[in-house]
Order: sequence, then structure tokens, then C-alpha cells
Amino acid sequence: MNDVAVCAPRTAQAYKSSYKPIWCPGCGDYSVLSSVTKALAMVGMPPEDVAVVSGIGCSSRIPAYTSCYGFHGVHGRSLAAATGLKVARPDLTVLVAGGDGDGYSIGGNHFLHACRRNVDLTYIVMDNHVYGMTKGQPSPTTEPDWDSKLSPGGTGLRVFHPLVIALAAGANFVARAFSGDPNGTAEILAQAIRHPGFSFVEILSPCVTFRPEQREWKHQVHPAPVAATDDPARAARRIMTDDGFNIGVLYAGDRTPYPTTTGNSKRSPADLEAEFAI
Ligand SMILES: Cc1ncc(C[n+]2csc(CCOP(=O)(O)OP(=O)(O)O)c2C)c(N)n1
Ligand code: SF4
Repeated sequence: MNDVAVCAPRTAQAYKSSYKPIWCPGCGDYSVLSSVTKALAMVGMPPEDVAVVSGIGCSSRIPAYTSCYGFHGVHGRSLAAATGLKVARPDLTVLVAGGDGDGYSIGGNHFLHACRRNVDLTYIVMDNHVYGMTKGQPSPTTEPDWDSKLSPGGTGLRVFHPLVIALAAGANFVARAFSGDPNGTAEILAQAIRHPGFSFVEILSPCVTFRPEQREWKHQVHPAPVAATDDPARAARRIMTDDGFNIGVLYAGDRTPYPTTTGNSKRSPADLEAEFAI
């Protein structure tokens, strides 16, 4: 986390914008928005010192619903944009948010390298195991036997395992949360924001329109039975063998974050123009 001046305490409301979300009634992303704003209030930096960067998808609409700086960018490229922003402006706290299609499919390559670089970012994936915005195509986390009009009989493909992949690639903090537990999710997000380096929080967030059966997740999630470890091999073994519904911080490491404070972070537009003059 940055050494920002922490001013008077703010409520979660202070981090919400006046735009009303247009998600479907019952979408898990409403609760994720509430957890993000609660977490920011817990951590306490002013909204103008926070940037929320996203890709494309229902979940990627989230920056507009906060009062922080926002960038609703290109599908699958949120981590690239956020990395550039954080390196250029290390004084900002940068959150990155999006869906499983955005982050693991078209953005999969960026996900690997963001973990490896370990820039001080907090990456929030609202995982609903489907492409919601484009009407229900299977994503990398869709179960192989999920039968739908767009994937008759299921894809038959092995699922992508984001938490283990993040660990193997070098993420410094790995957690799983559930949108139906907004307070618990806010606690996890606050820890993720405070943790140095690349923090990855996978939030199970039901798409009630294309995956209505995900309403059952509230009966399946449970707290992780053991505390977070700082041993990546142990964390990987646990995550590989859990049931996919363990909620909590699963790994908190101590890798040194990518250094972002060596340059002059607050150059004027005139300085930048001069640098690129031909
Ligand atoms: C380059 C490009 N390819 C495809 C699309 C179409 N597209 C928009 S959102 C999306 C998938 C969104 O799914 P996900 O990231 O899981 O988010 P959700 O809508 O479920 O929150 C796709 C394929 C696009 N906008 N740009
Ligand atoms: S389509 Fe699914 S992910 Fe998109 S807003 Fe509706 S419920 Fe949420």
C-alpha cells in the first residue's frame, strides 16, 4: 500500500458514485461493489488517491460506480493499463477489476505476467464461470459438463484454476471470497489492498441470468479451515485439493514488489511532451 495521508474517516458511501448500476436484479456484482467501497473505507485513503481500472464485461462496469478515478478500458487489457498507471503514479492505490472471461481468457497472458512482475496492485475477479455480458458463452472456469444452448453437451474442457496459476506465476497474495458475504469480502479486500505487491482476490459472484443455479453457492461456501500460509507450495497443495468453495486468505507472501518509486512520479504534461518530442 502507498504511504498516503489518511484523513478523516470516510464511510463506504463516500466511495460510491451517483451512477446507478445497471446489473440484472440479484447479480452478485452489486455486493462486490458494496465490499469494494467498504474495504476502501476501512483502508481510509481519499477517493482521489485511488484508481479503479477494468476491462469489458458486466463486472468491468464497476469503476463508474465508484467515486475514485476510473478507467473502463479494452477487453482483457485491464492489467496492462493498471501496471502502466501504477508504475507512472506509485502514489495512487490501484485496484483492477473484471470478470473471468476478461481476466482468464482474452486477458490470460496479462494475468500471468502481472503475477510475475508483482507490481503493487489489487486484482479483483468477479468469477461467475460464464461470459455474462455477451449472453452466456462458456469461460475458462466453466465446468466441462455445463450444458447450454451455446455449448450443447458442455465444452468437455478442463477448467482453468486461477488461484493455483496465480501462485505458480508469483502473485504475492491469493484469496477467495464470495459476493454473498459482503462483510467478509470487504475484510479480505482491505487485507489485499494493504498487502504489498500483486494481490489477487477471486470472488465467486453469481450470474443469476445465465447461471441461475449459482444461487446455490450460498449453501456451498465455507470458511477455509486453516489460516493463510506464506509457503506457496503448501498453499498450492491446499488449493488444488479443496472443493473450490473455501473462502478466505489462502496465501500471503513476502516477495519484494516491483520497484515503482525510482522515477519522478509527478511529471507535468509539458515534461512528458518534451520527453517524446522528435
Ligand atoms: C476484443 C473483444 N473481444 C470480444 C468482446 C466481446 N465481449 C465483451 S464482454 C465479453 C466477456 C465478458 O465476460 P466476463 O469477463 O466473464 O464478464 P461478465 O460479463 O461475466 O461479468 C466479451 C467476449 C469485446 N468487447 N472485445
Ligand atoms: S448478465 Fe449475469 S453478470 Fe451480467 S449483470 Fe446480469 S446477472 Fe450480472
